Amino acid sequence: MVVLISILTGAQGIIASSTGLLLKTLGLKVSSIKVDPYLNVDAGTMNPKEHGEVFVLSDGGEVDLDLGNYERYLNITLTRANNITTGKIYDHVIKRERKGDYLGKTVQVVPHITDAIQEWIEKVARIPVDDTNEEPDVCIIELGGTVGDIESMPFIEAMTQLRRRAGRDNFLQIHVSYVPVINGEQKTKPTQQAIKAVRSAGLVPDLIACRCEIALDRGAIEKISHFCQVDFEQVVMVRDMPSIYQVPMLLEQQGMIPLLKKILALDNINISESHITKGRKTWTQWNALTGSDIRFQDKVTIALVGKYIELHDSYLSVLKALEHSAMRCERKLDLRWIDSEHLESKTRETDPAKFHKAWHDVCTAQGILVPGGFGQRGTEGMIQAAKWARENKTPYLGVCLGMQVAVIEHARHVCGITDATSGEFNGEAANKLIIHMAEIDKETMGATMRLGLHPTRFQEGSEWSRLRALYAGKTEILERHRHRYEVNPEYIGRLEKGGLSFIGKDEEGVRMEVVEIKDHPWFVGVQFHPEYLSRVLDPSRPYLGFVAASAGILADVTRNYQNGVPSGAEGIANGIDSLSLNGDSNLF
Ligand SMILES: *[C@@H]1O[C@H](CO)[C@@H](O)[C@H](O)[C@H]1NC(C)=O
Ligand SMILES: *[C@@H]1O[C@H](CO)[C@@H](O)[C@H](O)[C@H]1NC(C)=O
Ligand SMILES: CC(=O)N[C@H]1CO[C@H](CO)[C@@H](O)[C@@H]1O
Repeated sequence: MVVLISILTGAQGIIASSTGLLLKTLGLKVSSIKVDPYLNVDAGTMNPKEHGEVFVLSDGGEVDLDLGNYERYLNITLTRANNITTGKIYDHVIKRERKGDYLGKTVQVVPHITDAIQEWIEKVARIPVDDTNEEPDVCIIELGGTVGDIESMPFIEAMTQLRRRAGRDNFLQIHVSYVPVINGEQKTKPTQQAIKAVRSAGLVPDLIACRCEIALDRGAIEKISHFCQVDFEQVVMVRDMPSIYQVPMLLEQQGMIPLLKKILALDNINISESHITKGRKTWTQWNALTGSDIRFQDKVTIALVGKYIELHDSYLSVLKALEHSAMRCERKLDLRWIDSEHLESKTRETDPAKFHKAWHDVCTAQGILVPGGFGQRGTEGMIQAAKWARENKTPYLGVCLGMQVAVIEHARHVCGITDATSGEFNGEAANKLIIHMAEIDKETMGATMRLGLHPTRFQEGSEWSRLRALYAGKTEILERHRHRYEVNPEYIGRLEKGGLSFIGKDEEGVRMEVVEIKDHPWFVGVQFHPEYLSRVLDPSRPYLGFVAASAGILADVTRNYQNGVPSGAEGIANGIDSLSLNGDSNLF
């Protein structure tokens, strides 16, 4: 039996993934499911400006961005089955009804939808998620939305039934609630009301996690415990931390591990010695890496030049990959969000202040990043940013669209193809350096997008590559993709003559995956999205190299990575190793 932990939360799943991490450090195999009470069947069609980024899994599933948190914290690989939406469940039940599976009976939300939810969860919780290929011991089910929403009701009902079915030691309910401070007073009323609502729906919380800006005082915890009818120890306080990566430590310090062990009778689970050792090692690494955050004196300033910058969640995985890398490099990440349109000459006319501010931010940054995106808007600004980075030897990382604009920039300003552009921006253009995938490979004609994990081979003669050095001697790497346009192979010869080397291609040598400039501290473009595979304890290499180069410590980091991933406690740059080793993790 997989132990189920259901977490009701309105906010991002930091508490849920932190809880998962604590269980993982005990040697348990932990999986997770995200349940979203909206009717969309597919996250891929949702607007990034409204919902934040679409997260892409190895199997090509386009899922809710919260699944990314679990992959990053728990170092696991989830599948598209791990995201459940109301739309998907209804779709499933309606299809069964059409097939006659219900023998003409009336099909209702209770029990048919609620049963389908439970079956789905029980099935998905058993899918192996790590390299042991074994069934997980624990599955965390994160329920989005708010209690009281009409949309969430079938899920709450399903959880209530699931709890009964799983039995006492096999189900834990955590309720995450926000405790605001109003006029200097911590208000517990909203929490009390929310708990009342879930209780009346039949879902009794075992733990109440209170999110708050400052530490809850004893009185507030007592009040919650009293009015919500739980023990004092069942109220966990999750105050804002200097870094979200310190939330696991905060939970551990409040005795969360013994509490989880007691409620879920975890001592009855047979954990192998090797998993226990691995779990302990993960905890040591985690603390060494994240505990020292506030002591980082040096900053690394990165300009993110994108088009959806109003909502930072649109680039959540990019931001996380930068954070992981900055922690590894023992630098404070100073990220500047720059709207690429502000870099364009038309903005100079309409809003000179914005134009000059944006250029000031780009020119004074230590590194320039152009992430993925779709459509033409703002791309001229990105091309200008890539040009600046190339000419001024500022470290550059171009991801997906960011690689494509670097290719166009090179064609225009180095190879003299002054009208170079992308088929995505202008289908009629004479010099389309970037073309629709289908123009190369007729077989993908039907598919609108190349998604998920695909191999990239480093090409012969690319041994000098700075990126390749970080992959520690590998000749083939696997990264996740999400694109429909790619570099036009007809121009490769001219571009390479101009100094832009295509050092990584797909297994057929048809698709261009990685470009790099040799005569530059770090100028790398990748067609894939390396951010999707970045892990807290194992940062994505293209991001790590980029941040390290921006911070001026690429050589040190590369030396450290020559034999694979150094563990968090093994330190990074020479000279600062001892700092993080001797630091105590109980700073907070
Ligand atoms: C993460 O998981 C992979 C296998 O999926 C494993 O090879 C790697 O060592 C793990 N990384 C860490 C830091 O535990
Ligand atoms: C625990 O697992 C090990 C190896 O998987 C096995 O040898 C042992 O008998 C198990 N112990 C219990 C109590 O199930
Ligand atoms: C909303 C969402 O991300 N849906 C995906 C979840 O998984 C199914 C398959 O089980 C995909 O088809 C959806 O794209």
